[in-house]
Amino acid sequence: MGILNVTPDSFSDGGRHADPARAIEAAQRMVADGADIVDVGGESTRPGSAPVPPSVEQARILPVVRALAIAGLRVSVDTRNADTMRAALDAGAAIVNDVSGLAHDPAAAPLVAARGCPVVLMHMRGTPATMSKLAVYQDVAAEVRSELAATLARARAAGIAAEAIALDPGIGFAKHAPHSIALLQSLPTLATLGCPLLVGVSRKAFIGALSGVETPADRLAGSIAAGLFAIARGASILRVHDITETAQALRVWHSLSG
Ligand code: HH2
Repeated sequence: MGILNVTPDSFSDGGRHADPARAIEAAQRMVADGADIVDVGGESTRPGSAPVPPSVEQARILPVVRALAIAGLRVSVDTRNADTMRAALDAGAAIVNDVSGLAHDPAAAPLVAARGCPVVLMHMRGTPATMSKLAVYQDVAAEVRSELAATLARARAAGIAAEAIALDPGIGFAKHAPHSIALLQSLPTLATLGCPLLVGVSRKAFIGALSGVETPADRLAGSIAAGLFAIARGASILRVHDITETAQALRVWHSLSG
């Protein structure tokens, strides 16, 4: 899954895809380089970020989603807002990716159920503005597993098919670096929930903590190492900024592991 943030302020690629024509070009390059899905987002959810009104989010992403869908790309929409999900699905998006696990907007779960589309349910606590304070765990793997199990049960109760759901531990969302690291080591525990796992490690802060590299865009090697580690521990989908390098690493890793 390639990351296409159509935002002025995302933590590592903010501002790069603000012009729809450049965003479309970047997405087409991602697919040519090996991405199966392009994840289009119009709201940064980095720690401390303020919410973006859905109308602004939609003005940013819809021209891009529409153009990518017309070009035949498989698009996911990275949003917490049901109105934005609806508009993006109408514009040709195929997948909903919700960092709040469909908890932010009460209209989101019924919408996803009615549309029958695949959905990514990510774990977080609170909101991007409050989540850092909520990163308090006794046993992060057990607590995230049980909170994701509750998210999954709510989605199923809303009528979303089990086969439509992928789960995500939410690396960096209400997690300090040691929590993100422990969760990656515990992916097999999360896999026991029975859904495919999506993991987003690309350029994130725990890689900076482990490597000492301050600038997110310079964390490519660490991102690939963490991504391959996640795949080895049971992840099925990696959400990444650097497609060419990740695709090459995955091809080699899969060939070697048979
Ligand atoms: N991470 C980010 C955004 N969306 N979705 C899922 N499912 N999993 C993730 O780990 C995830 C996500 C944050 O990264 P990014 O989009 O690069 O930055 P920003 O939130 O600043 O736009």
